[in-house]
Amino acid sequence: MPAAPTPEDRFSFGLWTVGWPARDPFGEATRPALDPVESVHRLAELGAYGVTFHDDDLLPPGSDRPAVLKRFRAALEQTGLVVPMMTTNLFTHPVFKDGAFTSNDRGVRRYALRKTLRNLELAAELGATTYVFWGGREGAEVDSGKDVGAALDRYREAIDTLAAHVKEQGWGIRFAIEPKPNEPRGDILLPTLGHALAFIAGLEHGDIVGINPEVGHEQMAGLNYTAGIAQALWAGKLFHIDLNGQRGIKYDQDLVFGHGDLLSAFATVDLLETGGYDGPRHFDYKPLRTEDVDGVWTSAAANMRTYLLLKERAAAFRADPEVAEALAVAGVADLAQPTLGAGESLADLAADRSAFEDYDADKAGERGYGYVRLNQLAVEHLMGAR
Ligand code: GLT
Ligand code: MN
Ligand code: MN
Repeated sequence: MPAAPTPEDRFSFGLWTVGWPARDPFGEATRPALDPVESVHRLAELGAYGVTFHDDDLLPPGSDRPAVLKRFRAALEQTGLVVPMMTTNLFTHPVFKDGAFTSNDRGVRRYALRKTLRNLELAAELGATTYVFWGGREGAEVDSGKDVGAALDRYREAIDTLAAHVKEQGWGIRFAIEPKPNEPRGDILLPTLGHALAFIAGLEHGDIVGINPEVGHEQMAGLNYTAGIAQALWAGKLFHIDLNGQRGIKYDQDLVFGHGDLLSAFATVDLLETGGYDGPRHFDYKPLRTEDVDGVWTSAAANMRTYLLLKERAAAFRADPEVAEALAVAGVADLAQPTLGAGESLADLAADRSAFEDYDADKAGERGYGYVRLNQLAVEHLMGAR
C-alpha cells in the first residue's frame, strides 16, 4: 500500500474543483460555497502541495481585493501550499456568451484581454509558473455565425500579445492551452490537443506556449489520452495536466481520477512517471453532486490515493521480468532504432536487395507480437494479482 500523499508528490487542485457547489443545468446547488482559505487548509492537511484558481474563484466581482488577498496569502504561508498555476474565468459572465478572445464583438475581446492581464499580474506576484487558457466559450453552435479563420487570427493575436508581455516583464510564466471538443459551446475551437499543438506551431511566441490536456476532454472525443500526452511530451509541449475520469463519449463528467477508464489511467501514470513530465499532478474533477462536504474531502483524497496506487502498480509492472520478456517479444525497444543505417541514403536502401527483392514479407507477416499477453500482464498488475 502506498504511503499517504506528501508535498513531494506535487498534487494540486483547483479551488473550483473542491469548491464546486454542484449546481448543474437541471438542479440547484447541493452544497454550500466553500471558503477558499478553508480549502487551502484542508488540501494541505490531505497532503497536496498546490492550489490553483481562476480570478473569480478567489476574487468574485465586487470583492475587496486587498483584504481577500491578505487572508489568502496568510493561509498559503501557514500551510506551505504554493500556487503553481492560475487561469482566467472567461466563460461564466453573460458577456462571454459568444466567446472571449474570439467573440464577434470587439469590445468583448478587449475586455477579455484586460481581465486576463489583471490576473496575469497577480499570477506573477503569487509565483505561478503556468497560466492556463481554457477557451470553453471560444466556439459556436451555428457554422455560418463564426468565421473560424478570423477567430483563429484573434485567438493568436490574444495569446501572442499576452505572451510577449510576459516575456517583457520577465515573469517566467509559461502558457498552457487546454483543449476541449464541446460543452459549453456546441463546438469549441482547438477541440483536441492535436489542434492546439498545430495552433501553437503558428504563434510568434509559441516557445512559451504549451498545452494542458484534460483526461476527460480527450476521451469525450473518443481519443486515447495517454497516446495524446505522449505526443505532447515528444513535442516538448506538455506544460501541465488536468487529471480526472470520464466514462465514454458523453458530457464532461470530471470524475475522480481512475473512476473512468482505469486501464487508461494506469497507462497515463506509467507514462507520467517515466516519460519525462516534471510538472504538477493537477486534479480537475468535480465531487459528485450526491456528496456532502465530507464527501468533497473524501473525493479529493481519492484522487491522490488512486494516483499513488497506480504509480505503485506501474512500477511493479515495469520491474516484472515476465513483462520485460513480453516487451522484448513485442519488439517495443526495437522501434528506437532508426530505419535507415547511419549514413545510409534512400538510394542505398533502393540498392539493398535484402530490404525488398530478397525480403520474405510472407514470413515476416507470420510474426506474432504478443500484445494480448503484455496487456494481460498490465491488467493483472493493475488488479494486484501479481
Ligand atoms: C472549467 C473547465 C476546466 C478547466 C478550468 C480552467 S475551468 O471548470 O471545465 O476543464 O480546466 O479554466
Ligand atoms: Mn472537464
Ligand atoms: Mn480542466
